[in-house]
Amino acid sequence: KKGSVSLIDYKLLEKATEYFRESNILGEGGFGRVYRAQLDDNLIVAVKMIECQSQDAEKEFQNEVDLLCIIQHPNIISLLGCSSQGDARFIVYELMQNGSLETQLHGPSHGSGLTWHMRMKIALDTARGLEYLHEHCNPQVIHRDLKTSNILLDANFNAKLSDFGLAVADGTQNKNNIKLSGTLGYVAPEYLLDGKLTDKSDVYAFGVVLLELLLGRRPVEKLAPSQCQSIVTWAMPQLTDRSKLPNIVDPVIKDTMDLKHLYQVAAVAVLCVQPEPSYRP
Ligand code: ACK
Repeated sequence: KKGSVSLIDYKLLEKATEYFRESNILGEGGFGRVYRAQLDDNLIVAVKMIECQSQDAEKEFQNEVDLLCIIQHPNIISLLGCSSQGDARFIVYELMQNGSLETQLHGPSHGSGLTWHMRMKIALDTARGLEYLHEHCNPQVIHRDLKTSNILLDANFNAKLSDFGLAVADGTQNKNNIKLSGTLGYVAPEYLLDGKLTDKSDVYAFGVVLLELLLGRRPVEKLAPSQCQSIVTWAMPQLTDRSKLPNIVDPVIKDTMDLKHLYQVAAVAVLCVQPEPSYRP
């Protein structure tokens, strides 16, 4: 029901996923794993399990549930319920049989069977989902982490936006009250460099998704943690023009040097030393 969420008994979830067996894993993300679960005879769902060992993880869980409760659209993933057990949090979604667009484009069965017609339809579905968030939600919702791994495909290859952990429901927020978030390669330059976050930040990411659909390759290759570290080590001494550095860099480095932020620092660094990245749309 709009505005509310079903609390699903953990015992039922545990049974439905057969104790979270490896064979039931649909995929993994930065937050944890997504499992397939049979809730009853007719209902197979996807369950995201988040280990809430940090306040950030708990916040992302809360944020996603709060937002998905009130947003409903054919091109946005449906929230079916949530649950918790100790430090673990569970979000139950409709099952998207064809996984993410990222896996379709870059997965093991590389060069997938996505025809041009399907790619155009996926682009249109994504645009419709975004238009709903930007134009029809009140307050406006900015996704903040649009990328091919967050675009999921159902049995008929209808595309739906997922992963609202970083989304914000008030477009007037800026770098002073929210942390820089997103994914290298998809983050809009004005957000990365000046912390200016608007619905256009999602539109930039959408542009990158369009390029990816068109070219069939990633805009920026994924970096291993060691690569991030070496980019940062290499790039930081070259950042001599402090005026070009966004204010957000210093506190991020000082306060929270975990992998996620290291990644962001690397992104800032790369953009600062390469003013014309070859994939900027
Ligand atoms: O590409 P995938 O198989 O599809 O790998 C990712 C992984 O979990 C991390 O996001 C998959 N996934 C996420 N949500 C769902 C869902 N609702 N239905 C099916 N698969 C999902 C996604």
